[in-house]
Amino acid sequence: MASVLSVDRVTQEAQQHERLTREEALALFEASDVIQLGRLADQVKRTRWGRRAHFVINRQINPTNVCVLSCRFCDFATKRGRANAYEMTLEEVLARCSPELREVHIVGGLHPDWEWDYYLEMFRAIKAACPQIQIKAWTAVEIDYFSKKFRLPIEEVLRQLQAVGLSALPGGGAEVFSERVRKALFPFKIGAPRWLEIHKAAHRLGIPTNATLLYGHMETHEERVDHLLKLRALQDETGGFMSFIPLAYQPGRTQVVARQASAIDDVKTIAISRLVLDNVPHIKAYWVTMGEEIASVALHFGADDLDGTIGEERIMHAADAASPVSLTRDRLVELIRESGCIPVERDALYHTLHVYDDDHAPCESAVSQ
Ligand code: V47
Repeated sequence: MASVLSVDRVTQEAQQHERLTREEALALFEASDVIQLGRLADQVKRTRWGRRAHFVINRQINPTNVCVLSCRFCDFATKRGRANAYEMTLEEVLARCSPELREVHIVGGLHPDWEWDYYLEMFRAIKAACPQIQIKAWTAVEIDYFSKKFRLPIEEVLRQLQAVGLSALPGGGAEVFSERVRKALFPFKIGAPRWLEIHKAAHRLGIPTNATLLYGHMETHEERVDHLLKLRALQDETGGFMSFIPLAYQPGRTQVVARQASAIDDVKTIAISRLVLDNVPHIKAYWVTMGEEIASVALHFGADDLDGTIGEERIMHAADAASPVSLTRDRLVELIRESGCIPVERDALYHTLHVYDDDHAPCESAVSQ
């Protein structure tokens, strides 16, 4: 009963355009009325985006899985010399770029030996071969690593990457902004202050970024809410975040917990993200971690974006994600239409490229009828 009242109270506050407090956001995580929560998040999403749902023709490229770190939750990273270790040449990276792509999403391990020039040359070569591709690359963890390894200030790392074609930073490496969890799962990785400082620097240089939350492992609801509030505060200052992406932890072989977050937890996390992050335009339902079907349902719980075709996903699939490694444009259009939304093909910076507004299914939301 108390949880239903909480959703009711939040509904009233939202109608009066008041911002959710920490306590209210927390009450929503404890709430059992997921349909009412979804309806509220869906209303907020529709105010911004109507029935539109975005996707991009993109490709993920993970140039190496060799990494100096060994985070407890990560099945992707490995050490040089191990059977699964790989390092892509420039030609191998270029072979993954093709004319139909609008975005490449490049992240990888923190390689012990690659030179700074290799990273710059990679972007130059991609832009020369496929000028239409926008490069969304390197998490704040990688930017921090480059800064320390190549003795360059953060701004200089970003400026040099921007000069050779960087369009945006992806949202990875944020994990969950909790010192308790960091010490337990990724003690040698940067924490919240540095991650936020790097995104702030990118925003200052006019480089938009995304943000993620890794959930469904050992974090508490309080820690999830604090994570969202830190992002909301930085977004108030800079306005530089484009998209927020909750990433459900895939247990793989690391088995921090035995079972992946439930479908209910997935859609609640999407909905609460939409409600708390009232200043972040896009909430992404990442089909790779959620699965295609739950991601399309999440379009009724506040999400307005499904990411993209992906091409070849390695990080979550190293942890045995059950989703396919890629989707076609047709499949994304179909998933969005099935959910009653209008597919909108976008670029990496959320400029609209094509609206598939012909022949769409009836528009009413499953949870707002
Ligand atoms: O930072 C690693 C996460 C992230 C696991 O910006 C895992 O558009 C779940 O950030 N289970 C990298 N998650 C991926 C990422 C991302 C993905 C999609 C879109 C965008 C974007 C960014 O993957 C890492 C880490 O938090 N991760 N291992 C795992 N077993």
